[in-house]
Amino acid sequence: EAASGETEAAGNTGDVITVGFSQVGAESDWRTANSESMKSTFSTENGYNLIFDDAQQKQENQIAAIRNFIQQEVDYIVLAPVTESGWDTVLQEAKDAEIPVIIVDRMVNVSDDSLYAAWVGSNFKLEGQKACEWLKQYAAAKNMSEVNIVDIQGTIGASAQIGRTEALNEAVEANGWNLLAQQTGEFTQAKGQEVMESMLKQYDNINVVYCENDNEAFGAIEAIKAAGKTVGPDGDILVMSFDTTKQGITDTLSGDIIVNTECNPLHGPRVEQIIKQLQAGETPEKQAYVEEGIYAHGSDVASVSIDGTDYEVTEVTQDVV
Ligand code: GYE
Repeated sequence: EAASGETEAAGNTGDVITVGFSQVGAESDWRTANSESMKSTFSTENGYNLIFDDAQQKQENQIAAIRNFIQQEVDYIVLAPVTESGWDTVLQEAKDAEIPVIIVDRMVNVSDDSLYAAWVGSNFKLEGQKACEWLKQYAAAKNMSEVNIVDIQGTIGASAQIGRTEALNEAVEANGWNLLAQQTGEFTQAKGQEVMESMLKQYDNINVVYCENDNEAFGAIEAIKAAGKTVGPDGDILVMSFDTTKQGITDTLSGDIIVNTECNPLHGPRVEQIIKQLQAGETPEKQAYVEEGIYAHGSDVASVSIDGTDYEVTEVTQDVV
């Protein structure tokens, strides 16, 4: 229910809750699923007026969208931030206008955490740690003498990139892997392919590629095949990925992707829950992590243990697809 006593905004009845959502862009399948989840949750039938803004991966567009939402006097601002830094000023403007801000997916790095009401998203570092622990065990099970790995990073400065890269860097250190190259693929298939092409030209001994999302993995697989090399458990290069999108899981069934760490995009209902709490005058949890799994081709690794917690590795079979 909307706050009682609220005056009717143009085109709104008092019961409709207007939500301005600043979305990163449409760079990946994950993002598409995330946008769909938000749109279907904040639908007219459910009593919402959703103003959806696609920022095309540009922070300046997100800042402009938020200023727009403030001007339109929306009830709530939801922000899926492209990068972590640079939000203090505009979020202060929202606070001054007394519009609650909910952060979703990636995090913001602000000096004053009263600038947002709540955040919900994934533990990206943990995702990376699970993936690396899986590789460590897989390499041991397969007697791999060397791990010569390249990293196709996500958008630099995005929490999903920061956490996944950090976990890899730590695992490289701890396990003595050779990290040959590290470059951003902007979370897109086209850039993932381009980056993999150039890495293959530079290094002929790559045996693992750590793609920081599925779309980069799709591009990398194309590049590897085009270079006359093979992917999969018996191939030249193991492709690791994140997101477990529909296509990502299909590729994990075939082995083109050897391991795929889940990142759940279905945040619509979670954000709605936060808004309902705020409507009721309750204080939502400040930061909430979503629970996620890890999916692999084959059953070589049964589980991974991170900081004393065990995560079962799900073998992708026809049932999972
Ligand atoms: O992994 C990637 C998307 O921030 C979790 O962004 C999200 C990431 C996701 O482009 O596919």
